[in-house]
Amino acid sequence: MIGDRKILFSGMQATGNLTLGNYLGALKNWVALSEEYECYYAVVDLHSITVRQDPAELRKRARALLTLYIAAGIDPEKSILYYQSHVSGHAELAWILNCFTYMGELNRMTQFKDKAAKHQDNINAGLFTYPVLMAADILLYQADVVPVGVDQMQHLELTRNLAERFNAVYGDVFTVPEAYIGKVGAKIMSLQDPSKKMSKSDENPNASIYLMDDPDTIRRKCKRAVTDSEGEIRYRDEQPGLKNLIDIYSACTGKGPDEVVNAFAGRGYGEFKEAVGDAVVAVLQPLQERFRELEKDKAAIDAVIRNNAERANATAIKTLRKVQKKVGFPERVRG
Ligand code: ATP
Ligand code: LTN
Repeated sequence: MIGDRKILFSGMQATGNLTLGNYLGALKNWVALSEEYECYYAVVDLHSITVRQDPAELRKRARALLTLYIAAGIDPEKSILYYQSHVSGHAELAWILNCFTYMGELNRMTQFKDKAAKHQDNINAGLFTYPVLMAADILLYQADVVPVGVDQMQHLELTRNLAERFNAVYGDVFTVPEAYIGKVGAKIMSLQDPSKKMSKSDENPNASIYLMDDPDTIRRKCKRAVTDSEGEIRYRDEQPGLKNLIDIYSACTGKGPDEVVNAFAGRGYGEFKEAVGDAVVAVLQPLQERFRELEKDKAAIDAVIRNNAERANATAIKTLRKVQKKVGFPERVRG
């Protein structure tokens, strides 16, 4: 807690181009939550190198992601937006927590299994201990809540277990965080295969709407979205492609699914898809304009990066020093 505000931590990786799924399922909620909580939003670049990255590309994407946080409406004066690699406490706490994590716990992580299968030529130790670094991110700031997608729940459960395990030995050191799963836009599905989630690493560019897609591309992708042959606009699991489009339309316009179904009753899929395209463009176009404006002012972004890293570090160091003392590291002698 800071004053009467609870602390929130979340992070996103700067790998790949962000999709509408990332925006509706994460970023949009972050903006709303930043009104209520004391928020730390990191660009988790330490996590990114668990998979091989092109250095120049990673640097570029990381900056673009941080700029996008601001373009989406997060105020860098109120919330703390920073690069994970600029606060060394993340890596230092992760090491300590590694020594409290069992191999068996990490062996069970489904994301590790998936990523190991995908990158068989590089199953590195960082990929294996990825969830411990994530726990360090969260515990370093004594976060009360962590907005994550359902795919990250297993990592959050580990974080809670590690906090409780550590507290059981050393007293009340860490706040045990709660997950926050948003309802609206919780899971946006692929436009080409509605049984899969929309994902920035999808090989088919028509499966995802990217945040930087131009209006024509957005409309074309919506038009081509896979639906069904029933021909009637209804919101149900048997019509997963259409259901996903209704979810997207709902999340973009703020109208509930029932309201959308009523408004489009008796109309064709083509007409509805056009409306979905328009609704997405109406959300993304202003976001893109703000992004381009912000990007131009390099000095302002640099100042945000510098100031926010300092603010994050000031909190992180407090937790880190406490933990170092608890585990028995010698105190630093000053002067
Ligand atoms: P990758 O394809 O590289 O696994 P991703 O697009 O699945 O990436 P993540 O980096 O894993 O995205 O997630 C960033 C955030 O966006 C997380 O909070 C995640 O829950 C959310 N998110 C990702 N995809 C979707 C989606 N299709 N619908 C809703 N939220 C999503
Ligand atoms: N693993 C997360 C990103 C992430 C994160 C975090 C999310 C890293 N550290 C701490 C919440 C809190 C992902 O891939 N979406």
